[in-house]
Amino acid sequence: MADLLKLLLRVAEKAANVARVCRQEAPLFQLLVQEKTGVDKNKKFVQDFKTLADVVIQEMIRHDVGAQFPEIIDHIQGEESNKFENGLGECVIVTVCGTEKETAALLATVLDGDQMAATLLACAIHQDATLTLTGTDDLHIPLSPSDLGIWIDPIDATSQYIQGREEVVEEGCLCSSGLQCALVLIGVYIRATGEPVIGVINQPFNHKDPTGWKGKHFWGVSYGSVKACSVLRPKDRPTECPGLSVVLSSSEKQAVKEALAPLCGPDRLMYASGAGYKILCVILGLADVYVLSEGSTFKWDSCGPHALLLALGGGMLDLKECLRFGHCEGGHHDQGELTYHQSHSESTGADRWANQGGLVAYLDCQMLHRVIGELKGKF
Ligand code: 2IP
Ligand code: CA
Repeated sequence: MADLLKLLLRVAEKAANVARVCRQEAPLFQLLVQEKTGVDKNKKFVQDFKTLADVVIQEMIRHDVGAQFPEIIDHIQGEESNKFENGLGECVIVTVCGTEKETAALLATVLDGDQMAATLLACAIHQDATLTLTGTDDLHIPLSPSDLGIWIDPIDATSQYIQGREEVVEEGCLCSSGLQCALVLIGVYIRATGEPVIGVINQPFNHKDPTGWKGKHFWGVSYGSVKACSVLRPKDRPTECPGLSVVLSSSEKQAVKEALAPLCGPDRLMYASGAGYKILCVILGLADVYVLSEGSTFKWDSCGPHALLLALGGGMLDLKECLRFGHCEGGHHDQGELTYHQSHSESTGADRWANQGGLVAYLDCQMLHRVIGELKGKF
């Protein structure tokens, strides 16, 4: 399955290119940032261009993975639906076609005849990504494609992507908002157990050089004794170290913020946008733990990054379950690990795939323990 990992890394890079092109090319950028309010809202399209960019990326990933691994195609799910209605009230299914020309023609029907935008977008979709891969060649992952399912979040933290603020970050610090928080997330899980096994994260806007924005990718594999990750595990901190850092959503409950403040101190209780970005902060050691008390994330937000946490010896748990039953034995926490194969049948729409009990992401079990200890009974 090392071939699947390599393919996902290439296709995530293509997705990042599409995300960058939509911001760089004036005709696409105009569509992206168009403020649609009142009667003008979605006058042209039932969904807006932001959604089309997401759908296009998701369909491109589905197309490329399906071409090489047909056994997985019916088990690739994502945040978006690919059904669109254009200004004439016609329903158009957005897919990636065999040729760039055909894709451009299809996109033009959704973009109400905007040939320029359709051509630019189709060109980015059909362009192969150049990517130097390291550490993936010697990997042997004894899984068959027919065992696997895939979750895609084409662009996580979409609002940050649209607003497009360019934050300057100091080395070793997290970015609380801005383009850096926007991520392409792809996660592979085992259909039978829901366990995440391969994760790919692409950060299309990692840093800027004189030629423009440059991206960065991260990957991880966790299957039995096979553990591999493009990121090194942050050095374990001495246990007597009193401070611990936690990253939260700025919209987190006051009670959670107050419960964690004494443990972290004012500088180490941090806020950042994007569910995927906050998990990436834990993976990179920029924060020890990410806590989310609400069921506001979905399987596509967490599956990919979760595989990287597991590859590094950490994990991601259902917060509610962890607060109720949590224990940590032998340095590993095995209760309430999030899974990816079962929907909530009582819910409808996206909510069927919500991480309903909130979540807690960690690399070091002792840090997790201290955070859970502080949160118990507080909200
Ligand atoms: C969102 C996005 C939000 C996040 C939310 C995700 O995904 O990442 O930023 O909220 O949980 O579902 P917050 O930033 O408060 O953590 P999307 O942008 O794909 O809708
Ligand atoms: Ca998301």
